[in-house]
Amino acid sequence: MLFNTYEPWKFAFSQEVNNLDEVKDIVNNNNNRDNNKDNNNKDNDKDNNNYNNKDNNNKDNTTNFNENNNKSWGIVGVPFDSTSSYGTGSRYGSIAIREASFGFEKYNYNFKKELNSIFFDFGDLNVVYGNCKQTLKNLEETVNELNQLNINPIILGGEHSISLGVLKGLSNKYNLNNVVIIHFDAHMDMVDTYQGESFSHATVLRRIHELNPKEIIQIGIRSASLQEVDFLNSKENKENITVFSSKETNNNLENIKKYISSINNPIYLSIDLDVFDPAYMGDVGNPMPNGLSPSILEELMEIITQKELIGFDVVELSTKTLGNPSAVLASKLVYDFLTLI
Ligand SMILES: [Mn+2]
Repeated sequence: MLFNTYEPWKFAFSQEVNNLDEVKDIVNNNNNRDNNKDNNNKDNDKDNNNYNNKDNNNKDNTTNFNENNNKSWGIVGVPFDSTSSYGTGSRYGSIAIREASFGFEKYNYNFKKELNSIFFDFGDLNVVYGNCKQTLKNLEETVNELNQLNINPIILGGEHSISLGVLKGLSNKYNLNNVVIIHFDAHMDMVDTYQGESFSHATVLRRIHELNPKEIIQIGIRSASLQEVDFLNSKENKENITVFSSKETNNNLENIKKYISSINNPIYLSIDLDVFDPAYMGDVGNPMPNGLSPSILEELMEIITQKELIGFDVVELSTKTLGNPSAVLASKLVYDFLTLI
């Protein structure tokens, strides 16, 4: 090996690029390659490389919701933890996740597949500590830039409040009314205000609900306030918020697999790492006993990644220790996702 490839400030296996022009070239080639594959049976015209050409899209494919269907992914870290109410320190999550990625093989044994997807690591966002609103705004602008590059975001937290900035950015490109949010978490995060704050890790799903997604599916829930339970049980919300408790997930995984398999809409995936049992994932902002095991997430990830995905976030890892087991598990979620998409 001629070069030392351990570069812990970016996720292992990410593309080597020096500037945005190189990014654009790789993205265009990647989209063309996949489009040519899709069109092989009906159009062998090799000169036609315009991936935006509407005539080239397969109109029979009803799950192909977007004609600029992105095939490339971009990692952005958001080292923000200012609204954390119990355990702080998720500002170090993104770097710990990246460092842990250097422990994985390119061949993902569990899925019998190599990690060959095209993705970039754009580093960490400039966050404004103590100012959640401004940080969300900065993040929305960054996601807008990714939209323009036809790159879907993979966001490494930071605390959970940041998911709102990602979805606001994505709402500038996609119609969120069609998008299903799959939300793994021990907590509902559905209160209207928390400690007087509207923008917080504890209110984030309530703010996302206000963006009117098609449905929010919460998996692994085992903690909520009475206010949240009442909100979810109200007539209008019963239709577009579906909750699978941690107990239901552990006892009847097949039921959830079936439910997710039937989704035909684009999906945004948000994983609050406290969905795992603290035995597997102790270093999170709000650990909660009796959670999910890594093998359950592995099984569900395999189904979710077969769907049309527009974005993904992994939030709430809180550790300063490199190689910490929680960081490795968090990193493995990203690694599995990148292998499977
Ligand atoms: Mn949580």
